[in-house]
Amino acid sequence: MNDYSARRDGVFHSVCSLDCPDQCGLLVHKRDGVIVKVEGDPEHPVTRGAICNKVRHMAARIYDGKRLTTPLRRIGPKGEGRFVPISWDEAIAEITDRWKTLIAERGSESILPYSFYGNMGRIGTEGMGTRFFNRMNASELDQTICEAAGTVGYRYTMGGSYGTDPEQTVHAKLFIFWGINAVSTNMHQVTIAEQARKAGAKIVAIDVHRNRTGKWADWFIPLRPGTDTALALGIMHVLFAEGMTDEAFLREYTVGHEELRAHAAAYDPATVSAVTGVPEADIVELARLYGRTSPSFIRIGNGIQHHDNGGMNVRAIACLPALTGQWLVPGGGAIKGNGGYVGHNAKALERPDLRGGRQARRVNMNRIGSALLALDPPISSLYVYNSNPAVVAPESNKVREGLAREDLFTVVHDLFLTETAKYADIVLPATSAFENTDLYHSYWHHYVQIQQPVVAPYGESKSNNEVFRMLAAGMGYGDEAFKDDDAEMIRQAVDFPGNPAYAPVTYEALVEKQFVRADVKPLFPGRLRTPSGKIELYSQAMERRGLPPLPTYAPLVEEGNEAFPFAFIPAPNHNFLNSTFSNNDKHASMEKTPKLHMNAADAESLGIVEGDEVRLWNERGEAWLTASVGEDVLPGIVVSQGLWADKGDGRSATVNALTPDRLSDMGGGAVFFSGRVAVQKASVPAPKPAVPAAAIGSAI
Ligand SMILES: Nc1nc2c(c(=O)[nH]1)N[C@H]1C(S)=C(S)[C@@H](COP(=O)(O)OP(=O)(O)OC[C@H]3O[C@@H](n4cnc5c(=O)[nH]c(N)nc54)[C@H](O)[C@@H]3O)O[C@H]1N2
Ligand SMILES: Nc1nc2c(c(=O)[nH]1)N[C@H]1C(S)=C(S)[C@@H](COP(=O)(O)OP(=O)(O)OC[C@H]3O[C@@H](n4cnc5c(=O)[nH]c(N)nc54)[C@H](O)[C@@H]3O)O[C@H]1N2
Ligand code: SF4
Ligand SMILES: [Mo]
Repeated sequence: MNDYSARRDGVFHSVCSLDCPDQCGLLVHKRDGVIVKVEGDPEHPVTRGAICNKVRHMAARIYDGKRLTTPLRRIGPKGEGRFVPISWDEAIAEITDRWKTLIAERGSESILPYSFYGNMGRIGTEGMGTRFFNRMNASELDQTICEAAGTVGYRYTMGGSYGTDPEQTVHAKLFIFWGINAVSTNMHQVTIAEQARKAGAKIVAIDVHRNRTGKWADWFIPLRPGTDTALALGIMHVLFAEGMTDEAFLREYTVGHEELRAHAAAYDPATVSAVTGVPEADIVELARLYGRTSPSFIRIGNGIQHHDNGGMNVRAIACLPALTGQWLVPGGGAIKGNGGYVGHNAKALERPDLRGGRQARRVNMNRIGSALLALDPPISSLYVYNSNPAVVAPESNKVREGLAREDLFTVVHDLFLTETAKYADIVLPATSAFENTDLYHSYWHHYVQIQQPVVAPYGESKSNNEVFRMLAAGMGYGDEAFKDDDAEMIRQAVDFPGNPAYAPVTYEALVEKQFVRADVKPLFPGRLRTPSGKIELYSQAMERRGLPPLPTYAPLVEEGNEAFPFAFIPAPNHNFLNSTFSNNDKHASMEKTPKLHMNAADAESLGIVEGDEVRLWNERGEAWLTASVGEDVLPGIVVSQGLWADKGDGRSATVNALTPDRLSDMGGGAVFFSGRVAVQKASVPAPKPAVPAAAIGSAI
């Protein structure tokens, strides 16, 4: 292993640790032992030296004066944020003593880990922590907050997270960015499309908001939220009706094309226009453009699947390339996610065998508020790492009420005193990714990368794995599994005969080369992992689960609720990554202010002008944002961007106070974008008080 942390000066290879498909290669510059610059690694074959602005300013976060340096014990009320420093020995002893008592009195399921991908390193997210809670047989977290619905929807059609190799998409003549704000969230797909545009390619964006990607596209198509399945069916209707389908491909590689042909007949342009708000002529033009252009490539985003009908939206769009035979054309096809190609040896890393045949209850992370408030037997202890649920999870008032429970023993491991950490009994300081050793593989491109320590741990901070090794020792878990060091765990993860793509990926190759291309074979012919081995336009598996076997549009649950006249889309922003960076002054100043984008006609009828402070509310809570008025959204829709830090002035921009914690149609996914709100100018007195979260009971 290379440990660069002792080297005071130089330029060192790194990889971006953030939950972003691009997973850029980085070069980290050090002077006098301190990171002075982060830039893109020009040698990385896909990301080629270009990185986003937020990571170019990563040093401002790493050395932010607010970073935690020691373990802390809470001294004030939960949520207030008053703590005193304690030693690691005290912290580990206190945590393990509490857990031993809880396990003896209430059983191991009274303890719940809550984690996500604040750092995408596989060893730190799926390594020691997973082993530790498996060994304990703690309650298990269903990690559904990000892409669960879409992943399941795509899998029904395509058999798993397998799509086009993004490097090939440079050959495409048509790009459809569908429910993805790629300029902000997948910038290298934009770079590739830009290259193709120079060779004549056309770029279409389909979104509810003319965001940066909509502005960059050649043709922006706005539609009503949650109506993408209808639009996809409208395209299919025209493709079938006008003979633009690839019949040979349909016969050879799909099941259910005749059923789909008959089914799509009902989705004529007039019907689809009435549902989606897209003019009939545009539906026909889009279908013809798609049917006649080859190679055509669809980048399916996460936005369309954070809905009540999100799984189906992705499933329906994923059927389109099959209709035109695009999977056989280099650069054609689609990407929802490509994580399936580079799946590592999860069993070796996570060690589910440590549960010893026991199976604890599973808790859906999207319902963490309800779970903390209502699960029986209760969750008595929560261990949070790599995540900030008080801000990122739906129904944040409910989440915070749960976190405020006096009888809940909460530990938070993070780099900062996040909104969640303020509710903790014990806070532990985490190293940044640049201080760790870890394994990274992208869910978009096909490269596997390694991070080796570039700087020493900040203050007394420790990596996730190091903390779990200490906790294991404190709990008296003597298993060999807790003795593996990080390098050994990387070896275990990449030693995977079950996925031949890993053949060239060894620990030694990663250390030597920094990035290694997985040996990914083309999907066609013969590699589809659906039950039939073909693209399932008709899915018996869905039928068995009570889902419509053919792509079928269903309206959003709250549609038509006139008490809350606006569909509310609280999307990500350009300069944060979920809530990461929201608490770093540099990044918050780059993003300026939390905005609410609304249509000029709506603003006028509410007496709102550009720059006004507006209050949004519904039965779940309220939030304050700054109006941005124009034509970037259709009437009846409001869009915010970013998961902002609490300002502490009682006028919080925490948009998840308003989002529902219902689950999507598939995979138990989150439905962040399916809620509704009322909006008013903040200076107008509230017509009614916000209903306190406690009054809104709902079952888990
Ligand atoms: N800068 C930045 N980059 C990020 C992130 C970030 O927070 N900031 N987050 C990272 C993570 S974890 C993820 S999962 C990805 C997410 O990135 P994307 O895949 O881009 O998904 P979202 O940004 O969630 O949503 C994309 C767009 O969907 C639109 N949308 C909402 N509802 C609908 C609908 O019903 N139909 C259509 N067609 N569009 C709709 C929204 O306007 C939004 O702009 O980005 C990653 N990269
Ligand atoms: N309204 C709305 N809500 C959303 C979304 C949305 O689009 N709209 N997007 C959703 C999506 S797609 C996702 S993926 C989730 C993401 O939600 P989270 O996974 O919670 O992501 P972050 O907000 O980035 O928080 C990650 C936390 O991990 C910490 N961290 C970073 N590295 C490490 C480490 O090595 N160790 C430890 N212990 N901690 C570390 C960071 O400091 C940060 O506080 O948010 C979801 N919430
Ligand atoms: S956040 Fe995404 S685009 Fe920015 S450096 Fe990281 S991987 Fe690259
Ligand atoms: Mo995500």
